[in-house]
Amino acid sequence: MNESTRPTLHDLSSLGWDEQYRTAFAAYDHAGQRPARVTRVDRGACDAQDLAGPVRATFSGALLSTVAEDPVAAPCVGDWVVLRDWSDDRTTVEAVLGRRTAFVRASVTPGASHGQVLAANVDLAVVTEGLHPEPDLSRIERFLALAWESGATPLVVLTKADTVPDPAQLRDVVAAAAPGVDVLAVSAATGQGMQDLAPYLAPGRTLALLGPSGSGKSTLTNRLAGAALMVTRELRADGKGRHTTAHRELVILPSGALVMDTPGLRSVGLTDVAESLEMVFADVEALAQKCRFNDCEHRTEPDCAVLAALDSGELPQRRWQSYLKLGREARWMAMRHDARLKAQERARWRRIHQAVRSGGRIRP
Ligand SMILES: Nc1nc2c(ncn2[C@@H]2O[C@H](COP(=O)(O)OP(=O)(O)OP(=O)(O)O)[C@@H](O)[C@H]2O)c(=O)[nH]1
Ligand SMILES: [Mg+2]
Ligand SMILES: [Zn+2]
Repeated sequence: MNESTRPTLHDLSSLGWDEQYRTAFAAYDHAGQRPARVTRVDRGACDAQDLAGPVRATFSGALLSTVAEDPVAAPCVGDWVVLRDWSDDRTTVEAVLGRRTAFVRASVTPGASHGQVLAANVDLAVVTEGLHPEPDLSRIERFLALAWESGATPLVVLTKADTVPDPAQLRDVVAAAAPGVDVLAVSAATGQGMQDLAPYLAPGRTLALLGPSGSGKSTLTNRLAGAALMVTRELRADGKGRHTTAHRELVILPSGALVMDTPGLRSVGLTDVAESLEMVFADVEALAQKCRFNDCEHRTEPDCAVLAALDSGELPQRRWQSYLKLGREARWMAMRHDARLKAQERARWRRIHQAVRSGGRIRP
């Protein structure tokens, strides 16, 4: 970020710091240690920001061994970390303060027992989807599940409003698939609708942009920042091809809000989303409550409110199918997770038995 666009930071609350983090930091509050917020992560090192400005820090040995046991413990963008300065000018990350919210992508690596933390301490999870080509409602539902699951408040921002004649009408269609979530239509190209975002950009507030590649996340980030900080795709806007943004980065906006641009997610694996699906499909859940039988499977039962709503068109067939599909997927992920836990537990007991037999020490 160049000097002219970098907002002045008055205290750590400009970076989202508050009482909860202060309390978490108390345990690390020794001379030579200070809190900072991670703005970018590379292998074994990160960029962080505190009042003095940006700082580059490597991970301490202790942190690296924690991470070897539990990859989820690795610092990620948005984390509050404890930094320590050394006499040889190095700065290390000693610890990661407890996360308030986290985006966890289910691991796609077979056998891996952990998800990947994509972003931490996000207040507002902004699901971006272009208005052209036509917004994909099922994809929005899938991203909303990830958003709810993170603990952040979801918001849907439909981008490229300048490319369609009636963005408001499309916004209403999308809003029907996003109960309880605000839906905005904006154009980062013309500025149309951008003022509607202002209420979400309070100082110290952290937003993360989540959406498929080509949905305009970096273009929106640049528009909000008032500067070309992130590289955007120059040529085709068809959402195909390589991802333009390759890393996650936290950017401080002139409004004082912080926005995290992320690479487009090609696939959103769902982890522990049973509860977030209840939020994404609040309307379907409410209908199911009205069925005559508590254990109604919504197939052939009499007085089934879901079947009635499908018949009348109140519940679109597409949304119902999406509900079933994401539900199946979430159950499958939960089962896979359970199986993994059981295997780990068996391995642990095997170690304990072997240790006892050989009279050695038990390493839990
Ligand atoms: N017409 C129009 N085009 C836009 C708008 N916002 C983004 N685009 C175009 O959409 C394409 C993709 O934009 P990016 O900002 O690079 O998309 P991204 O979501 O950051 O993509 P990844 O970094 O690959 O995840 C570019 O060609 C932009 O010029 C808009 O408001 N209007
Ligand atoms: Mg991008
Ligand atoms: Zn039913």
